[in-house]
Amino acid sequence: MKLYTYWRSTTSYRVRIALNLKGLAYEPVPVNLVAGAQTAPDYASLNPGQGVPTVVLEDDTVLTQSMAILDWLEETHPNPALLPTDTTLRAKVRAAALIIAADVHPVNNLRVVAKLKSMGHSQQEAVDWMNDWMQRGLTAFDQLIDPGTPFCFGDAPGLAEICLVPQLYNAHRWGCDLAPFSRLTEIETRCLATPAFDAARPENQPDAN
Ligand SMILES: N[C@@H](CCC(=O)N[C@@H](CS)C(=O)NCC(=O)O)C(=O)O
Repeated sequence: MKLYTYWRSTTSYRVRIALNLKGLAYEPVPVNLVAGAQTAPDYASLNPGQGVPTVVLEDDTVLTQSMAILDWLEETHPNPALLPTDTTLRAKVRAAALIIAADVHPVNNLRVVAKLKSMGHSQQEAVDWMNDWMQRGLTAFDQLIDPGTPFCFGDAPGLAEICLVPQLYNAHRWGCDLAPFSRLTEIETRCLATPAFDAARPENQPDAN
């Protein structure tokens, strides 16, 4: 399968981690977001949301939206599982993941920050904006996870870490104060020590610069 991706995109990073965890090979197709390649007509016809990631399967089926792609991966390639079997615990894992995917990422997306700047806000104001939403989201995430396990909800990484680790990449990038989130950065370190997360890191992508 092909994965349309951008090295620094946290939503692409989620899918790269999941593909690696599931042991699925893919061909990365870089989409240069800084150059605006996501709005080019050919790409926009593939992904009308004009963002990455997009997955194109061998039969040309197109999948968009990182969380829907993760659901599809879990349903079609159930091992190793990204979600626990217990339905209540599944809801808790999904809630933590959605704090990042639904509450933090959308208000910090490239086009949102570009819009803020086009309305006259400075780069520093844009960074403060991003860090504020990250602080709020990480505070909630920290309270939603299991306090006593090596990973967010147990002994292995899954959907929660797939959303957390890319978001923490962004938090480091923009100088977000992570001192209050030592448990989250410990989980991040544990995840990045595994081959699946390490290979998915932005700096390990072919289009990294
Ligand atoms: N909700 C979508 C968001 C996709 C998205 O917008 N991704 C960002 C990169 S992290 C992007 O491509 N942004 C381009 C832009 O804002 O112009 C998903 O989870 O796939």
